[in-house]
Amino acid sequence: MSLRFKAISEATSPNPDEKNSKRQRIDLGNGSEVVYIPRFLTLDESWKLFDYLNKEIPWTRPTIRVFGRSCVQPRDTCYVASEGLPDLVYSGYQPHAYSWDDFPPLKDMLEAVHKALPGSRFNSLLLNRYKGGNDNVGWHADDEKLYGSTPEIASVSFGCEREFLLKKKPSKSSQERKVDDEPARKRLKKSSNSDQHSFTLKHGSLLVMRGYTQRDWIHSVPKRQKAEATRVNLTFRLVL
Ligand SMILES: O=C(O)CCC(=O)C(=O)O
Repeated sequence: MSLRFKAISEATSPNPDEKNSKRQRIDLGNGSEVVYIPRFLTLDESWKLFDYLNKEIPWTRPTIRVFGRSCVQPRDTCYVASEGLPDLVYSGYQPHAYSWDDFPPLKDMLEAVHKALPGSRFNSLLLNRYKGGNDNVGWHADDEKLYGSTPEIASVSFGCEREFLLKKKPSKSSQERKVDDEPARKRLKKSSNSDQHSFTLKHGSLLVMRGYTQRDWIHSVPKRQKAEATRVNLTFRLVL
């Protein structure tokens, strides 16, 4: 199967005004930012890739360790990486690294993401499949050492729309703020305005986290009872 994507490219879009007008850039402050492109891929391309991924990827649902306890990861997963990279280990689990050559459409996808994000360089891909509203990923940051201090992570979504939440990590200075004499009303406003963000990740969308987002923020895809259909998500990363 070969898919040649007509994905939106920052540098080469034939109609940048129309296509990039939907590109949203959210400055999270202190050198962290998110870029969201709701229609990165066309609907047709997105459904073709969804079907391919749903059927052809060797999905597994591993046992992981969270807060010292073993549990079955609440979503399916698979990992693809270039040869010779250090192993990825998260929550006590080391996924097998498949080759890009095993999945040619993922190589095309990698190329499309590189084109859309000039200067980006990704060499690994973590795939997730959520088979209904109970499947989820809890609050975490992708702050493993092998990604370095300011990783860029590009996330492409297919199928059922799900909410993606970002929340600022409690920092020493924000703990201090709680005990100072700032009025409670003002604190609440600050928190609800800028310390949390929510995105509904659409079929064929691209969301990018950059800068210090993994150091200063955590993210999650929470359970949603009404999200009955399957969702597949690809997160492209650079292992240093
Ligand atoms: O499914 C998503 O949108 C997020 C996946 C995620 O957080 C991760 O793979 O670390």
